[in-house]
Amino acid sequence: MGKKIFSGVQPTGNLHLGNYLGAIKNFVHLSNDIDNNCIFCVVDLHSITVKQDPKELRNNIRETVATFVASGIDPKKSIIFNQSRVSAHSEAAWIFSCVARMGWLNRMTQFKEKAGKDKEKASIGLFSYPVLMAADILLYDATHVPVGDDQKQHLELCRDIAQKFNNDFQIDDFFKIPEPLIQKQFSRIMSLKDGTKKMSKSDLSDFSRINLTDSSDEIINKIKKAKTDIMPMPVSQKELEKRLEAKNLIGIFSSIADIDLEKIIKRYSGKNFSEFKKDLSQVIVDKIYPISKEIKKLMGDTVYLDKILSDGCDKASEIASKKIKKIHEIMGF
Ligand code: AQP
Repeated sequence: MGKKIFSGVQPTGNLHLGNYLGAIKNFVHLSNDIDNNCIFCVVDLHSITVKQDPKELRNNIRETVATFVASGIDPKKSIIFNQSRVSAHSEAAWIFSCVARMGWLNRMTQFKEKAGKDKEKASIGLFSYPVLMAADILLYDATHVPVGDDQKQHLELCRDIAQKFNNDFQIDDFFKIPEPLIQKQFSRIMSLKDGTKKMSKSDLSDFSRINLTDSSDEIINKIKKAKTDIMPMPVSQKELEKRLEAKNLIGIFSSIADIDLEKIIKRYSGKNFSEFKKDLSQVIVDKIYPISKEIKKLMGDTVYLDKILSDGCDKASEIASKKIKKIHEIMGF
């Protein structure tokens, strides 16, 4: 039986190789299976948990749609829409914030990382972010959620909310309990500058990530400057455990070129990083450059991008409004 897929990407600009390899590549793969029903959401309500410039946000929403399409998602086969246009997301998020417990949210590591030392100044939305994410998923009865490894904890919270709602109102199976779809290997791509930090849109250094809109020269330059250690290329997988930057670069190679890790280690074993980096740049350029070119082309056709969003919004609204109506009935509204 086919899967009901739901996943989202924040329109916060600088979509990068981590977003692509951790999430979007998998979206494309799943959407190519005709048995699956796929919904891909531009989660603009999530993005305002930190300050956004309205003009940039509008542009970033379109750029996220362009990235989906340029990467290979067909808007005729999958629903693509932006979250703020389907009001059921905000409604369900409020209801779920009365289901979720403070203790559950207090355990979320992403809030701790993003709020940093200044927790008092973080928005309430940043704290309750996973509750809105649960609304996104549960409104569509999604069975599977393709995400990067960093979202695993949020998905567990979504499952807890679904379970508690079903138990509280004694309706087995009203909310489906969604399964995460996380790639087995290299589900967390790390910064090019620091193998202990994930590659991230908000990193101040542009050299920490490969943006999906980078030119070939920018990609080559960033890989050339990517941090490594002074030793030659590793000779075994075991060695990678202590060499985080080498592990990340080899992982990127393996994931983007779909080549087994062991084969790559064997090919470059004991050689200089420079030779490996040259080949790595090439495989990234081969994959990313066509996407980047297509994003730029699509960004010139805002009418087309807006049409994708309004068609997607109609389809998503139809599904979500039926579910929220049932939620209201169950709760006694
Ligand atoms: N480094 C990563 N490796 C693998 N997967 C990643 N994802 C993000 N970073 C990596 C996955 O991409 C999807 C969309 O992410 P998002 O836009 O919703 O937000 P994010 O996780 O907050 O992305 P960033 O880049 O880390 O943004 P900032 O800098 O704002 O925190 C998700 O499935 C995510 O797992």
